[in-house]
Amino acid sequence: PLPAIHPQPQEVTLSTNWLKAPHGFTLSGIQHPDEDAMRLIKETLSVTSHSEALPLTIKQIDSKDSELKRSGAYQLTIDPKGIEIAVSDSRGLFYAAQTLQQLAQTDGQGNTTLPLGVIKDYPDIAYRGTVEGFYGDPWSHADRIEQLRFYGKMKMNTYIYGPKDDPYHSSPNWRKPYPEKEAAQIKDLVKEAAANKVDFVWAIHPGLDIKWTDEDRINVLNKFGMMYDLGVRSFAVFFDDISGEGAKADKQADLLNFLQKEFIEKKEGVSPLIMCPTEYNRAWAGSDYLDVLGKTLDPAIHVMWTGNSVIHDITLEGQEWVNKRIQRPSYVWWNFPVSDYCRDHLLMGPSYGLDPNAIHAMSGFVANPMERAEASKVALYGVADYAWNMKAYHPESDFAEACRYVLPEAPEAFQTFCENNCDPGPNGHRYRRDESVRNAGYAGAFLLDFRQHRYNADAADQMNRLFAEIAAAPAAIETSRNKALIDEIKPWLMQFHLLGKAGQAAIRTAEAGQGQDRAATWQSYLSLTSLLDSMRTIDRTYNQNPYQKGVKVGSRVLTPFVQEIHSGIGSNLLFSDQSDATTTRMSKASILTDIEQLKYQPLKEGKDQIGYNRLNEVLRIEPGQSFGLTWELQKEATSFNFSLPKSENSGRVFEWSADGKQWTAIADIPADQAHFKLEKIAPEARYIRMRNATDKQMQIYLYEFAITTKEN
Ligand code: LTM
Repeated sequence: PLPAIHPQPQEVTLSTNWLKAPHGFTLSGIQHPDEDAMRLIKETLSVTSHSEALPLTIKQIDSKDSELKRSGAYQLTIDPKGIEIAVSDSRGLFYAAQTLQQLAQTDGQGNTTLPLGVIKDYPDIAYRGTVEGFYGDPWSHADRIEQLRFYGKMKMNTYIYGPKDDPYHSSPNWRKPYPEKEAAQIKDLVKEAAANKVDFVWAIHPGLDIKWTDEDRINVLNKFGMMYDLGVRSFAVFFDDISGEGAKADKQADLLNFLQKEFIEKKEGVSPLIMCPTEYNRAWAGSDYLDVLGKTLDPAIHVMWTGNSVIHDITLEGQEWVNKRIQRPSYVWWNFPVSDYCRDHLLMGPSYGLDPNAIHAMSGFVANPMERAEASKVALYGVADYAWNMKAYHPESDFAEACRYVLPEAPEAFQTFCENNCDPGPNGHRYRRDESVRNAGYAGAFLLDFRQHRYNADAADQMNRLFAEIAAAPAAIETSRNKALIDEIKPWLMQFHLLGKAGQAAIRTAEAGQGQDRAATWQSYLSLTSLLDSMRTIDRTYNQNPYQKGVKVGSRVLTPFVQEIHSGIGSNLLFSDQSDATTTRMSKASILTDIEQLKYQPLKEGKDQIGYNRLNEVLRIEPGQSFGLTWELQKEATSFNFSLPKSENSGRVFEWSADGKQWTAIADIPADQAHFKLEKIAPEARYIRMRNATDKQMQIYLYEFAITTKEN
């Protein structure tokens, strides 16, 4: 089969005939071709002076096509008489060499063969790559070196260095030189970037404490000079996430125009300046800020843009909107797969949500990745493919290939892991990603029946198979030689394994719950409970950052699936079989109800509080039905409060119990109160509930129903 090439070339005609060159190739054409490209070519082909060797000709592209004049463009012709590579520049030769490497196959005799054909190739977007622009631990030196190599392979040519938590990039030290060790590392990165035909762009973030004085403009200029001396030739100024004085458009434009004149245009070999505005997305663009930039900023300066909000898909319409205001095509800063706002999640899903028609509406496209560099490669693979050839980009198939590329030792297991770790969970940006797409339908179908006390055997089969794959995936993934990746995702692998086990236990429990054997149901219910407890332990032990602590997996579909079965069966068991409830304690607090409408409500749990989540709809309680809470044996309730506004209060009874069998009315609660806090509860109480003691349906609002506990 013909090999797949990534990023996908613009025009490919390959035949199924192959070129063999048993005596290798003799180099001819331009003098002193790029050394890095030649190193790659020599890794792929044998370059010799043998008299029967075929020619390998490297020449300058001679074409009227403007696309073929772009940096990185090349035309590769492989015919029975030899190979010809026509290039626009040394980056083009380097990319042709990358393509050759992907094309080369080894035949039965161990010879390298290449498919005959022509590849004409160039990038859609001039600047493609990443912006290390997240909050949190900056990438390590080793991470960055590896990223630059990866970018070279994926034909990405831009790495913008701007980690928020580097004090020499931002406040307080942006005016100061880097300490010796960090300076040496930057020098190193610049070299590695050059070897991979990547522009190392160093960004400064001075806006938190900049003064609009001559002194500070010289401070920025001097810092650029220091970075120039370390080898940096590409620069950016970030004004994101600031307010007050630093956020003024006219002052920012003054400084940038000054840098343009005094630095970018004067220094040898420097690329165009890039700036990130303060109003960097449409949701925040409420003033004339962008228009001021558009009018006053030197047209050579690139302006970054994250889309319609901080974290958003990139649309042609959104691009056109901003481009009009800033009077130039914006330079996209895509906030994906960055996870600094959802640090308990990994964003391992496909890079979708990118408009294939936006080629002319952007000058650059860089993605802000996760703090976890290796794990970010899955999404970045898609970013590289999109920015090189938008029309050919298909997120789903690309994603499968990304999984294979990142973890060739166990691509299917890795894809299972990735496709169930996509969504950031509820977050302030209200940015959500599809997750578990292949199985969400079965999960939904199963739950729909489960809620009606039916067991959907077909959906159960599918889910069981999936959970078995999930349980097995981490061991397969850990065979990878990429130890850095495994280290980054280890807690999530542990959690994923448990999710697989818990999912299988959930299906068993649901199946047992269908039958008459209560002991069997209890048994699988308790083993599910203990798996969920283990998951909670992982969540409370690993990745304890102060922002979003813990380790969440499958949080959009699969974890809620398991939790719903657990709490549904738990309620049934505890309700209809009180004798079991006394002997077998749940190891966790839970809601306790026989009201269908409430059974699947997640428990709201705080440090020392448990309660119901507020219900927006009217709650209907049939005669004799009740809702309540139960909590751990080792905990004592210190107070109980409820808010049941506009409720029909007559006929309700509040009761407590130590064992779930004997219930005692709580006399101290006034019959007519909608809101109430009870400060004293019998120390032996482990259950509390409200019951409809009338013979009519009762309708109430459930805003709050909670207890505070303390450890015994
Ligand atoms: O997005 C921009 C321009 N700035 C910051 C980033 O540093 C941060 O990583 C992302 C995602 O949280 N949001 C920002 O506001």
